[in-house]
Formats: sequence, C-alpha cells, structure tokens
Amino acid sequence: MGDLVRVGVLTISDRCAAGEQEDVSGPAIKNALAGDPFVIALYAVVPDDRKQISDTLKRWCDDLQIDIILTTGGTGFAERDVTPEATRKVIERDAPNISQYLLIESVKKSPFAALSRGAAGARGRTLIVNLPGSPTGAGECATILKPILPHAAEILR
Ligand code: MTE
Ligand code: CU1
Repeated sequence: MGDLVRVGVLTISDRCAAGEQEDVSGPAIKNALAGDPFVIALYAVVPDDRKQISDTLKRWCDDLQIDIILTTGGTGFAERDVTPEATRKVIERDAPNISQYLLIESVKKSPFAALSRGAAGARGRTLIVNLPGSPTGAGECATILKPILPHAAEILR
C-alpha cells in the first residue's frame, strides 16, 4: 500500500501518428486515472504497425519498468487492427480474465463493446491491457480497471 503505480499510455492509430487527427483516447485514459496512486509515466502514439507496437511494448516493459501499460486502439476487425496480435507476441503470461471483465462491464453500456478483440497479459513485471480506440470506450475501460490496477501492480513487483 502507498506505492505509486507507474502507468504507460500507448495510443495506436495511423491517423493520430500521422498528425491527421488529435489523440483524444489517450487523454481520456489519463483523465480516468488522474491522481494518487497513479502516475502517467509514459505516453506515446504509434501507427497500427505490428513491429512498432511490439517494439514499444517491449521497450516499456524491459527497459523502463513500467507497472501497467494501457493501449488504446486497433482492437477491431479492420485489416489494420493488429493491436491484440502485436500484444500477444510480447506477453509472457496471459490474463484473459481482465479482458473478459472489461467486456462484462462494457456491454452493459454498449453492445458494440463485443466488437473489441483486446488482449491482456504480463511481461516481466508489467501488465499490458488493450483498451478499445473510441475515446468513450477507452475512458470507460480505464475507469473499470482503476480499482484493481494497484493490486495488480503490487503482485507483479
Ligand atoms: N468498448 C466500450 N466500453 N465502449 C465502446 O464504445 N466501442 C466498440 C468496441 N469496444 C466500444 C467498446 C467498437 S464500436 C469497436 S469497433 C471496437 O471496440 C474496436 O475499436 P478499435 O478498433 O478502435 O479498438
Ligand atoms: Cu466500432
């Protein structure tokens, strides 16, 4: 108890990475987790590219030792939606129940939540969770996870 939870927010979007669109989903996650014990220690925007997603996740887990990484975007069925695949590539221990919990809570608000293929799991001492790309969905999901993230970080240390 009392330990800070270091969070990395990774927005995955071709249009945001190209500067054609402003990222509002990343900030929605930051707002949802504003305040103690959370510290938004890292934030980046990458395109919907498997290698760039995996490389960023690996770097944040292995070199920067972040507690939790929340990604937003690229979880749907479009051809460029590769976030779950890129995430599974770097995950060492699956945590499918976290994604299922997000689904259970999210479908109460919108049945479209069932269209997200987000993955979750741990690599080293970092937990990675894919959130959907819509700003509302991303913010809602971060709010759903908020109460359980400090203990998740605690057991990973
Ligand atoms: N989850 C929540 N909680 N709220 C939402 O509005 N939108 C859904 C879904 N998950 C949504 C949600 C929609 S419409 C899609 S297409 C999928 O997330 C995938 O979105 P993505 O490809 O932007 O990640
Ligand atoms: Cu959609």
